[in-house]
Formats: sequence, C-alpha cells, structure tokens
Amino acid sequence: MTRLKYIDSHTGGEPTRVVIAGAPDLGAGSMEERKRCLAAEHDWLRRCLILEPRGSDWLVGCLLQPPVGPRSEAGVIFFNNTGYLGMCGHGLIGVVETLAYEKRIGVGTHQFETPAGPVSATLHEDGTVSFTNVESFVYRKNVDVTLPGGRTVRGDIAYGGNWFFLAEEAKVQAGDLTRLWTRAKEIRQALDDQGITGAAGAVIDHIELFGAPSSAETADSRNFVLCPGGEYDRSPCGTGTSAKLACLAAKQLLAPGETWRQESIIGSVFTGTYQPASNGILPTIRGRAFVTGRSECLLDPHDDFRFGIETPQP
Ligand code: PYC
Repeated sequence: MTRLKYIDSHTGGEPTRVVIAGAPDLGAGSMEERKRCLAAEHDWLRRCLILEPRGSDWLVGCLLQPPVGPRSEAGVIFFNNTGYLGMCGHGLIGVVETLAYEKRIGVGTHQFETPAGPVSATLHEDGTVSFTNVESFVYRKNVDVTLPGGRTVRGDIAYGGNWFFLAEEAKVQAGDLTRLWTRAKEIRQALDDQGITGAAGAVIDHIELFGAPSSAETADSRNFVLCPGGEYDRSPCGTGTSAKLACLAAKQLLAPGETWRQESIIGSVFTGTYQPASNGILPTIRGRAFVTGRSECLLDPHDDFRFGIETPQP
C-alpha cells in the first residue's frame, strides 16, 4: 500500500494540499527539472491527490522538496487538476502556515525555490504571511480579443509567476458568477483561437476580470480569476495580484511602496506593494492561511480508481 501524508489549508478560501511525506525521489535538479520529472514519471501523485474521489477541481497541491541552495527552507512544486504551475501565491502562504503548524519554521523570513524562481516568505507575529514574488511584468498592453458574437474585450497580458490576461468588467460580484465564469472561459478560448500568447509563445492560462470592490473601505478592487483547470480562484490569487501590480505600476497608477488591496470574488483580501525591478516589479503580497486538516492518502492496489477519476464533463 503506497501512503502519502499531507496537510490541508486554505488561504482566503482557496485550498492547498501540501505533501509532507511519501513522495518519490525526483533527483537533485532545479525545481523546474524536478517539476518535469514529476509530470513525466510520477503524475499519479498529482492525480490521486487532486482528482476525485479525494480531491476537487479547485484544489491546488504542493510537493515539498529538499532545496538546492543551503539557505533555502524548501523547494515547492505546485499542481492542480490539469497540470503544474510555475508558482502559486495562495499556495505559498499555505505552505508557510503548514510548515509553521508542523513547527518546522517560526516567525521570520524564509527562502523557497519554485519552478518560476526563488521567492522569499515572511511569517509575521500576527499570523499573516507575506511573500516577495518572482519579477512580474507587463508583456503587452491594450490587447483586443474578439469573443463569439463579435464583441471585443480589451485587456493586458502580464506575468506574475503565471501568465494572465487582465480586463475590466462592469460588475464583479458574487451574484455575477455565472456571467463572469462564461466570459472568462470565452476569453481563454479566444486567446487560444487567435494565437495570442505570453512571451515566447507561453499559454495564457489564467484570466483575471476586475471590478469595483464590495466596499471602498476594505479593498481597492475585486477580481474573478479563472484558473487553468476551469475553476475559479476563491482567493484574490497571489500570482494574479502580482500581475495586477505590474499593470498598475506600468500605467503609473500605483507608486512603489503604496498598498493595493485586492478582494476576491468571495470577499477575502490580499494586500500588495511593489518595488521597481530591472524588467518590471518585485511584488510583495500578504494574506493569511489556516490549516484545516491532516491526513494520509492510501493507494490500495485493488482499487481501480486509486489514481483518481477523470470525471466525464457535460
Ligand atoms: O494564488 O497564485 C495563486 C494561484 C494560482 C492559481 C490559484 N491560485
């Protein structure tokens, strides 16, 4: 019987499942190399933890790795219902809370290695976590995308550890969920159909729609973020908020060090600031995670569905 130990948490409503024991050996390469090894040779781990019957489409998983650098706390490889992520902001906040729960780290700043590059994260006295992300930047501004029916949506393409298309929407409220979900999926499909990509042909697999916050006292903007597997982020999305800060900085709408409060579709808030960097900005995003469970995944060789179910979609 194969066993994987994991800890579940959520960050602003978005869950993270961190594998803490039982994972296969991925070698001693960089996190990008180990991510490729995990995908090519051990994709069963992602499938059994994230797909039904153990997981769900909105769950993000994370495999902890021994780091390459002596000063790093850990390597982290994030994955979801369809594949692997370069970086995941809500997930990293969940990892820090998980390691603190396990008493592996305390209050202070810790270095992590991700497939997208090194990041640092600070566990604060009040239980919140901030992380300074990989360099984030705007790739193209004011890009027109034609949707079914001929309607055009104008938005920006930006990188925040993942690739995003960011556009304004008239209303981004919980009651608009069906419309937002449909619109974001149409944009995602139209980007593919019209050959619109990030740098070097990178697939833009996250769509971020913005509107007014539920209250100007608590946030500056509210977002809806469509994730690569078709689900939407319950949190304000750490890499998405990084991409948003890159856009605000490029348009001179937010000064270095000034705070941006990004609300999610369910009302959770991340705060963000940035410092200028050579090709864009270095964003720092702050939020809070809570551990929700600790469990062991058992893979019984007699169970035909032990590696997860590809559920038929309507
Ligand atoms: O917080 O960066 C994030 C994220 C990416 C996908 C889901 N959450």
